[in-house]
Amino acid sequence: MTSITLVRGDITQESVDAVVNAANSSLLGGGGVDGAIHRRGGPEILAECRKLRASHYGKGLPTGRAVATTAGRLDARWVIHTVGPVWSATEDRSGLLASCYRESLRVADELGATTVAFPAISTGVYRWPMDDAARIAVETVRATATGVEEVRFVLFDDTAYETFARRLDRPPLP
Ligand code: AR6
Repeated sequence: MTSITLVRGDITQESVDAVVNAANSSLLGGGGVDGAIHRRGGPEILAECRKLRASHYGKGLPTGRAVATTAGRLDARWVIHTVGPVWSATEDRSGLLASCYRESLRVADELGATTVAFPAISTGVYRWPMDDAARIAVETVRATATGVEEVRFVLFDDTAYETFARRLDRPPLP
């Protein structure tokens, strides 16, 4: 059984086996949670990302896929980088967003990670509406068979937290 927990805060402060990064396909960093993970995790993460680009992912990591590196100085063993879809009002890309959660959990299983922290993928720079993103995140995690014991959604602000809490039937922030 996978338990789902909710935290309001900065994902780079969490102690878990694996921290999921909402990356872009270059794997070479960016803003938002990606920038925060590289800043706090240090240069080792970027060094491994560069190696991935020079080997398996010459064209970059496709949207909806996931790949792991060291977590550098984070209090975690791995960072699992996944690439969310950019929100589109005209095209339904929800299958790709679901794939980010599923593939990240698959990589976590390969690594033997039992606690995994996720940000709300695609809800920042990529503009996915929070309520729909929370629905997809929760439904996908619930529907995925995995050895991960705890999936922790780490939400950066009160609104994101409350949105996930509603989807999970959990109490709002005090
Ligand atoms: N901890 C937890 N959540 C965070 C943190 C943090 N430290 N910082 C931001 N968030 P975003 P995306 C929340 O933009 O939409 C990057 O440049 C944020 O409030 O990080 O998937 C990449 O390189 C939002 O709810 O990721 C890509 O180019 C959520 O994390 C692009 O952004 C995701 O916001 C990916 O865009």
